[in-house]
Amino acid sequence: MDDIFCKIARGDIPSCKVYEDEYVLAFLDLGQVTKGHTLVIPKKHSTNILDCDEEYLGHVFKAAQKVANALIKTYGATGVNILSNANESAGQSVFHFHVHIIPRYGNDEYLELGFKEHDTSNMDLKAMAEEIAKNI
Ligand code: DGP
Repeated sequence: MDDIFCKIARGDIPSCKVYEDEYVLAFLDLGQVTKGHTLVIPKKHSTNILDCDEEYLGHVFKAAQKVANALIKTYGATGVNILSNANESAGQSVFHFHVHIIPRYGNDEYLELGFKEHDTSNMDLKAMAEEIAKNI
């Protein structure tokens, strides 16, 4: 598997690098949903969080924390969304695991993440939790 982020990880395609270590690379997202929007990727290919090995997963999230704190320090972000789309139905467009670090500034209401809560009073949440837990 050799996708665009594999090429960026190897340095074959240029990127605006924010952080790098043996396991991960963090670079600015071309789309800049807000100022400083950064992607963290593992250098070893995985499609998304669902198939990433635990060692790399840990390093990706450690780097995500570093980047998030750096965005707060650098640009005065007051919050941050850390998210990862897995598979096409969830909006994934590049099929190499990546975590979005999207700094928030309190004035970017236009960034609507689209979560809408449902009334769960008629749902058996306890039974659902038990069903899911059986598959972990
Ligand atoms: P997603 O939809 O979650 O798969 O996000 C993919 C992101 O990757 C999207 O926000 C745009 C960004 N992107 C795509 N191609 C490139 C690229 O060549 N360079 C950089 N820096 N970002 C890219």
